[in-house]
Amino acid sequence: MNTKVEEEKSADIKLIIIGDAAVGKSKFIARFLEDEYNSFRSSTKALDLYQKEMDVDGEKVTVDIYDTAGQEKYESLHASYYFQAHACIMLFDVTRKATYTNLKKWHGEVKKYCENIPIVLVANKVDMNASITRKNFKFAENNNIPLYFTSCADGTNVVSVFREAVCLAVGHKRFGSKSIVDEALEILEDQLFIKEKDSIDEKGNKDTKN
Ligand SMILES: Nc1nc2c(ncn2[C@@H]2O[C@H](COP(=O)(O)OP(=O)(O)OP(=O)(O)O)[C@@H](O)[C@H]2O)c(=O)[nH]1
Ligand SMILES: [Mg+2]
Repeated sequence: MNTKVEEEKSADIKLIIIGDAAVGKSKFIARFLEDEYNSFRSSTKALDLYQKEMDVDGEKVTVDIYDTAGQEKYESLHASYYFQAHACIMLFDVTRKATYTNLKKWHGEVKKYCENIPIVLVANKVDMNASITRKNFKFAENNNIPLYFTSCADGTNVVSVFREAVCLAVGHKRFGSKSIVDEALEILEDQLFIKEKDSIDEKGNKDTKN
């Protein structure tokens, strides 16, 4: 199912799409949901909500996709967009440097409203400048955020970004801010603790050989 949501339905995952006005957020969603693109420009008014069912590791996951307006006049509404989000796709436009510089502001908002959610960074419109993919974008590296080069015009990497974001969102929902490594270490620690406790219980005192 991939519909523009007219009435509220419960979803497993809330995915938010953020970035400056005209970076291509709405076209990005349209390319993913309908595999279509037209260059007609229409600014999002406040918020559009879509829903899509996806397959993650053989399980059906219902994803709400929040398409937010990039225009500054809607900034005061952003707190509600971020509320209980599980992951975020953050776009900039490779043809406009200001949209890259402003990532700091968007990143600050994510940290403020939902500190630990996974983020996927998108350098969009690479069809207009293919050589940009050789450039090293420090923002991604410095903040440890995965970076994809995409084009809504020809579809490059759009599906990959959604897949990655939803997989990260599912992981985040399961394990919160903990990484899978943290989770595995905790299980290991618990098991070692149980083993140690067992050896005390069996002999009445602690087995020092272990
Ligand atoms: N060449 C090219 N143009 C793109 C691409 N993605 C979006 N555009 C164009 O960029 C303009 C803005 O796209 P939108 O998707 O409306 O941008 P937005 O981020 O949703 O903008 P707001 O709703 O105002 O926040 C449109 O004219 C699109 O056709 C792309 O990958 N390549
Ligand atoms: Mg839009």
